[in-house]
Amino acid sequence: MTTRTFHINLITYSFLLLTSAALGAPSAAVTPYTIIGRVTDGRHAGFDANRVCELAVYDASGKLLGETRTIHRDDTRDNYALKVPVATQTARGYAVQADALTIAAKDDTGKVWQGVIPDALCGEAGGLRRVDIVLGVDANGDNIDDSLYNELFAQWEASDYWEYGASFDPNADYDGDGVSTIDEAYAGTNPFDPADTLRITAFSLADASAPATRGSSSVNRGSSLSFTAIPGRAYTVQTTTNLVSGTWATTTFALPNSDAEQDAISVPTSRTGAAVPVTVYLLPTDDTSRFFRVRLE
Ligand SMILES: [Ca+2]
Ligand SMILES: [Ca+2]
Repeated sequence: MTTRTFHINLITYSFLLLTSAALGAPSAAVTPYTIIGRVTDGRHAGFDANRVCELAVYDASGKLLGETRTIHRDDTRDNYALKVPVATQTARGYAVQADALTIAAKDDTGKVWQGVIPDALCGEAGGLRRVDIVLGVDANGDNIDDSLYNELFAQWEASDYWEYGASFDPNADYDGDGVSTIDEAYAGTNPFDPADTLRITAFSLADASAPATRGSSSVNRGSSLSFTAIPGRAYTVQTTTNLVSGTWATTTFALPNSDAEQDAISVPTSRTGAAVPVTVYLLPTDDTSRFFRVRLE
């Protein structure tokens, strides 16, 4: 009896050793590399937990390093994260720094996306990289999802902007509101209605309704700006002090009834209605002039 037990233990021990060797866990494994970003459909509408999207990351030889089907809540800018195991030496199932990693994504309707991260910091231990993914079917290679192109073409043919003998140009601004047809499609506004476009609808220099963190008193509150958001889209606010020579930088803001700093807002696709009014509160500034713009992500 005692002998048999000893044999079983030996066999179990051998099996564990074999399993460890088969997995190839290298002693040189270090902190994983993380890829985050926003996965959207061909219209830049964000996926949420209700829409299937499979994401995977591969090394340069095509071996799988990580995958996920988890799409996070869609009220923030980024809705996916891929963890990539990293080692300091080449090992199966692990990336090493400067690997050219490939990300592939697909939904349950056949729309796909694939891209390579080729730079030297790819696979850096503990590194973080943002990669945005726009799924689609693009048979003619014009970087526009084919079903979206066909829909816009049909809308143009039925609109007042159709002209006999003219060809359809998705980069044209037919309704003259300053935004191209394709960018309006991404923003969820009507490319053939000049009254419908993404724009700042209100701005206040010292908004008394701003949360307390936006200023020390009700007469020194930070500024606020309002715009009309579309469900499923994510927006950031950018600022500069000089329209000519300045560079635009993303700025944080707070939402009504919250002191939390955030750098993006996404209206959940579950929100009903085509448009949702949004007001964001900005930090007070001592600059004599400052400009703001809302950016569709
Ligand atoms: Ca337009
Ligand atoms: Ca428009």
